[in-house]
Amino acid sequence: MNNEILRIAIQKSGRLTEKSMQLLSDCGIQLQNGKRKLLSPATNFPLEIYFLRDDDIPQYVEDGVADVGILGENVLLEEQAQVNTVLELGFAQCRLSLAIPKNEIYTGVDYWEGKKIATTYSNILKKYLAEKNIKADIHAISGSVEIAPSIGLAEGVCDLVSTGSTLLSNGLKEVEVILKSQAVLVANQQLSPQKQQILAQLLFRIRAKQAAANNKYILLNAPNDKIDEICALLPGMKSPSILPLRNSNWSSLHSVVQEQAFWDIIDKLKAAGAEGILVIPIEKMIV
Ligand code: PRT
Ligand code: ZN
Repeated sequence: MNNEILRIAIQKSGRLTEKSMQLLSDCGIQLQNGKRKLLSPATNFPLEIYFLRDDDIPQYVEDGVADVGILGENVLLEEQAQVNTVLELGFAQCRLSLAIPKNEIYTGVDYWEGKKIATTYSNILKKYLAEKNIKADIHAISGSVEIAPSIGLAEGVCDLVSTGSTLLSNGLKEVEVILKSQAVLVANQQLSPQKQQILAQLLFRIRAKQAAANNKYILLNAPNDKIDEICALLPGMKSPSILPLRNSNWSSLHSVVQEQAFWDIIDKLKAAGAEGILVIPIEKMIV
């Protein structure tokens, strides 16, 4: 049977939704329903999209109601679901941290012995405290964790942080990072061979997009006697392309550089005599 469809669960409405949809769109996947219903079939790929609350995604994937899902590692660890993490997606980066009122003096992890901590991440916090051999009172609440100390509900909090401005505006300071998190693609542990094949196709497309996002195409003109020196600075996909220019003392070099490295490389290229440097985004990259 070759008409299997991969069912992917993504967050219905929240911080992961737009990036998850963008990821599928970058993979060339188009949805049938313009409007977001509970379920949207893709028109040009064997995929169906379920829109769910992020907390429900681990269980749906574990049970096989959905085959794969996109969610934050923080939710995955908190829900303790038996699923495979297939790929880190690099968005929705945040950390799960412990924080205390800013005027308190933090003495290290022992500070938490006997303290009351408010959190929506009881399981992760329980495990962390057990590893550190600390006995604290975990107060599980379902939202607005950051106000707990000011209303006398707890002495500290364990919550997600990205910019830190929520902690700051609630008079709190971050004192321990328990977990670093990002969005991940997870899969059911018993996918059929057909579904595994569809997942492999999807992963191929996501990786091509990730590789492209991490790299830039670079073109430059170089005096012929500097080509070796300039090539040594360009760790391209295999070897840079070199094309003759009308001025026979000069050539045009084309290569690929990593996004992170390129400012550093460009300074060195200029110093080595490169001119007319163009850096161009890459749409997809198959490595
Ligand atoms: O309705 P549903 O249950 O689906 O959504 P939700 O409200 O539970 O989740 P949502 O949309 O808020 O977050 C989804 C996921 O985004 C989280 O599980 C994380 O993996 C990731 N993420 C990344 C964040 C943040 N950054 C983040 N900053 N999730 C929440 N926050 C909150 C945090 O709880 C705190 O209130 O933002 C505040 C802190 O932000 P800063 O920038 O002030 O530090
Ligand atoms: Zn949620």
